[in-house]
Amino acid sequence: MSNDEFPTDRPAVVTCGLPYANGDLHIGHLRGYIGADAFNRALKTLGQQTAYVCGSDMHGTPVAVNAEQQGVDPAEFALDWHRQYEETFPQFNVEFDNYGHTHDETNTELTKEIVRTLDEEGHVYEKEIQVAYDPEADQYLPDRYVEGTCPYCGEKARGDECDEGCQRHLEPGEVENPVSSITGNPAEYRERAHKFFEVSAFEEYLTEFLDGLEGTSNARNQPRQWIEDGLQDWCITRDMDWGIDYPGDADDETGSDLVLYVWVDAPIEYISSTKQYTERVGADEYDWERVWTEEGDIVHVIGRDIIQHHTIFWPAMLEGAGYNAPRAVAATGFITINGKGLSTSRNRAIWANEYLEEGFHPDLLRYYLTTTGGLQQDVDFSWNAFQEKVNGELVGTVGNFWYRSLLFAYRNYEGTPEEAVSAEVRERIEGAIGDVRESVNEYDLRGIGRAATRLAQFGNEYIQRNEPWKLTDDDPERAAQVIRDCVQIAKAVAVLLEPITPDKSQRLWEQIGEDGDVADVHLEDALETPPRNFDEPGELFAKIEDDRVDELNEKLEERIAAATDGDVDDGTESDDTDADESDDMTDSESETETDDLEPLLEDRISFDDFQELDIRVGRIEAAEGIEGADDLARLEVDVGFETRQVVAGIKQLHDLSELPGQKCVLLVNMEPAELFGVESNGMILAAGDEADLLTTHGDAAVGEKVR
Ligand code: B3M
Ligand code: ZN
Repeated sequence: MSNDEFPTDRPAVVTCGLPYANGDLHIGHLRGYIGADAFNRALKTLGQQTAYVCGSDMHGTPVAVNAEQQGVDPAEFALDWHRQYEETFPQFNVEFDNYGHTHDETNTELTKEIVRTLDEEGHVYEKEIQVAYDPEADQYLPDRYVEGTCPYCGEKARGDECDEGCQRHLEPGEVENPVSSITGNPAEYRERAHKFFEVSAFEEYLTEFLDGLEGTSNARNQPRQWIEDGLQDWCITRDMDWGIDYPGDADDETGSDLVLYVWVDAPIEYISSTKQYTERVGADEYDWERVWTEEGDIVHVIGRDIIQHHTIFWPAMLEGAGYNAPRAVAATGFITINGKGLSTSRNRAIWANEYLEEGFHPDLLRYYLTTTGGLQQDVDFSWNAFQEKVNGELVGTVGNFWYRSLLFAYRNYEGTPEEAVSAEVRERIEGAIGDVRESVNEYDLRGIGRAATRLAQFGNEYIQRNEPWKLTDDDPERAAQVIRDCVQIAKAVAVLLEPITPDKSQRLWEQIGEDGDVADVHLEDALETPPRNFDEPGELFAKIEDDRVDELNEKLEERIAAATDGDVDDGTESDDTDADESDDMTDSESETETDDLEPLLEDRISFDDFQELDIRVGRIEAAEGIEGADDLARLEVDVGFETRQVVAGIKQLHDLSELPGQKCVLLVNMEPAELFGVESNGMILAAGDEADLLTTHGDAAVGEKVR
């Protein structure tokens, strides 16, 4: 696939990982759906033909187990949730062009067709395997019906995924020390014939595919390691009733009582949902076949725990069945709440309905999530940080500029003065448009937000610097020019921010007297002259007061305390950072395996000793690998007073190109050392085997001392 820039002359499709239809939506879900929605809207502003599709994931043990616990039929259970999701997404201005579900006819038929094709093409074979079985419950134990230890990293794992550790997909029989999650009994193994998809045969194809893959660095880099470790074939059937039947012949010994593994039919819903969209609007308007089988730009937004499914299994399936490969996979990071892992069972979450019931406008959360986390970065949510962002950026910068400039324009000119836009302002807007264009092509939502808020910031400075209120009498022409420019900037900010704050942008659009939907205009329209007249504007953003935040914090704390039976939520337990664990079967979060941790030191040091450590907040300016050293990277770190060269053993553990710009914490009075001929003048602080880099989460300035 040639990766020419967006907008391309091919149709694009943007998808987001399907929510399991098994529980309430929370902020961990929303950041993905909002992010993908914003990206899709941004593509449209570039003039790209695109569709945003998704659907509910109805099958598999995540649904079956929860339905069983409630004693209801999985089909009804999943449909109930599906309907709720259909209602909830639009309330966050997440506008799918089609939202289907995996159990509908389109997907059932297409899944069978694709599996048949894979079979006919010789990519599927049958093999006898050992399958976990619970004799007391008298049933097989696929996937989440069994729990044990991950054979790769030793963390607690489910039957098909190492959800608390290395995030790998696990094949049936791989999980160690398997225990039935129905009865708690150790599982037995029984021999069964199952169907396998020959993923290993796609090694060369996948390596090449990854070379051309766009998206976030985690999704492009992690799979290489899995390929290097050797690809295993993939068991695509399960001993269950709930799911899509394996499309074998009736007399096929295995085909008759096996269903497809949920991860086969789930991504196929991306295609089915696109197909349903075409069925609704007609192929002239949007042609699903062209996108999926001829030429199209397929962009998947997913959680980072399902990278393997989207960069290994799925592209192999698409290739094997004759479909197009994804152009990009963007994998979102984790969500924490007040610095601790989101936990649905501890009720440490911000629920979609709760947010709406509190009366906050959806665009505020959209702005917070996209400009904090983009499509890749981890996001910490706290009501305080939310307040700070809303009050600082939306109220203080954007809203303030919009309101003051439009009010001035209305009062003095009843709308847009007739002057032409100045060259300075035109150039500034063109620059911002260029930044958005570039950000979209880099899958960088934060860049889009930044371009828009910086333009508003410029508008504020422009108005301040030119003081039009002093000019109206002395130099009316100049005053009119300044205000004319400001109305143009206000319009441009609305256009640029539309992907992130669609509703607020629409309201600004209407306030300046524009017709139609701002969602339908292209970036360049930001430079078109606004209507001559408009009415008195209103303020579009309101400040969130401190006592409101106190109240919200209290509510959250009380809820967490209630969910943990009054345990104090002091963070001493391990916090899972699962971005999407509403599908959690047992509600048992991992406790830290203290056996794996270094014991706490007995010897105490004095406060004076501690004072001798000069630990500072730094900002990484550059990072590159050191030639000849497997693990070492050379970093340049701004420590406030100067830039330090530091050598750190993180080459394999981080994508070095992602580090510049990131804050870190480092010991600056470490003795200098020379490693591989490079002098190191400080020590970056990191924790754990993966060198999780320490940082600060508030507004501590670079150079600030850590005490
Ligand atoms: N239903 C949810 C998850 O594992 C799962 C996604 C399917 S995407 C094709 O995040
Ligand atoms: Zn693992």
